[in-house]
Amino acid sequence: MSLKLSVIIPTFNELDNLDEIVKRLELILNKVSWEVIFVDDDSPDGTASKAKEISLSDSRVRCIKRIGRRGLSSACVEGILSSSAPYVAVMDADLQHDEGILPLMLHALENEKYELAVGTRYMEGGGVGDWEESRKQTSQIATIISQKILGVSLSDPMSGFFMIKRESFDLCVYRLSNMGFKILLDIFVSSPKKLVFKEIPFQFRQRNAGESKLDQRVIWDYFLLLVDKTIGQYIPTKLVSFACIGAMGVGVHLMVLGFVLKILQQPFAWAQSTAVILAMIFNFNLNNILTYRDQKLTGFKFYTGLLKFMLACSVGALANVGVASVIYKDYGYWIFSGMAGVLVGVVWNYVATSLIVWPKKINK
Ligand SMILES: Nc1nc2c(ncn2[C@@H]2O[C@H](COP(=O)(O)OP(=O)(O)OP(=O)(O)O)[C@@H](O)[C@H]2O)c(=O)[nH]1
Ligand SMILES: [Mg+2]
Repeated sequence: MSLKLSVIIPTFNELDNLDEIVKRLELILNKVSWEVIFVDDDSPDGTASKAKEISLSDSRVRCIKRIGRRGLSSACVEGILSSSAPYVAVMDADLQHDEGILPLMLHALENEKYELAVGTRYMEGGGVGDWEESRKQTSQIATIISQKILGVSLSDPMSGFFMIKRESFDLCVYRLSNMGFKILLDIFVSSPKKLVFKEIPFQFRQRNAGESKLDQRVIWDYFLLLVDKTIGQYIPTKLVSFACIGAMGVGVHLMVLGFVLKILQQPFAWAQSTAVILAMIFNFNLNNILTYRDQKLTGFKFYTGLLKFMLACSVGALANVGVASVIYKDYGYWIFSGMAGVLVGVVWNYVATSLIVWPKKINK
């Protein structure tokens, strides 16, 4: 029987879920030829070793271990690219996705001429279980934004549970943003032709073992995915992230300035210097966590990075003032001059810090 289905499972610290998920796949996929590919980002709990151990006695189980990398979407893409089955499914390791609908998904793609089958939580028969109200709302808002801004017609574009025909995936792979958590949305929007899809409801279950990796950064990643899918062809997404954090830094600067000046009653130069330093630390931190999440500096490198960041941004500030002054002298429009200075400063800071603070490493 030739291989029909590859199930791609991204993992990070999912050691205690592997045996159970393989067992469940075996039970539910007993009529087809299948394989499962765990794509693990070098989990500290040894998930990859466990997956490889299972694969020694079960050749349907494979594992890709990625070193120095993080990211759910990119893990899924690499898993899909490593397989050759005509149908590929993506699902989580923690048993929240009901494997019971995999045969229905396969049937839809094989026999009903659909190209994509999506497990949806927002249809009659589906549900999100006992999520907290805040998570429900965040998910709903993200869904509405995707539907309105990106024109996505899926009822649950945030779902991470789907099956797609390989030929359909191959058509969109070069256009994928490969960022963050939302791989289905990325695939759907990147497809050069509208994918013919079927939605199949399922109940999102409680996580089995292990801890959630869902945190506030996922929201920022989602925002960047939206940016990439709308204006990404004109402006680098990381620059947008850097500039937005810079704008927040201005807020921090003004708050500190006001506090030191008015509440602590310190001289202006002292207040302004404190504000500059704290705003830079704030900006460095947020960029390290959000913009350069994949190259995050920790330990000693965090402090040397901060120092380099401050030096680079000081040069940026000089460039900002220099350019603004020249334009103001020549043309006299203060808003225009100020904005031009800010633009030059932001671009300089972005380029300089991306080269000296968070350089792309070839070998990690
Ligand atoms: N390879 C890889 N897998 C990841 C990464 N982050 C999350 N995952 C996996 O992606 C799947 C979804 O992550 P979860 O933490 O379960 O996210 P969630 O289901 O939205 O959130 P919970 O409901 O809290 O579980 C799980 O199988 C994770 O192990 C990552 O950076 N790299
Ligand atoms: Mg989960």
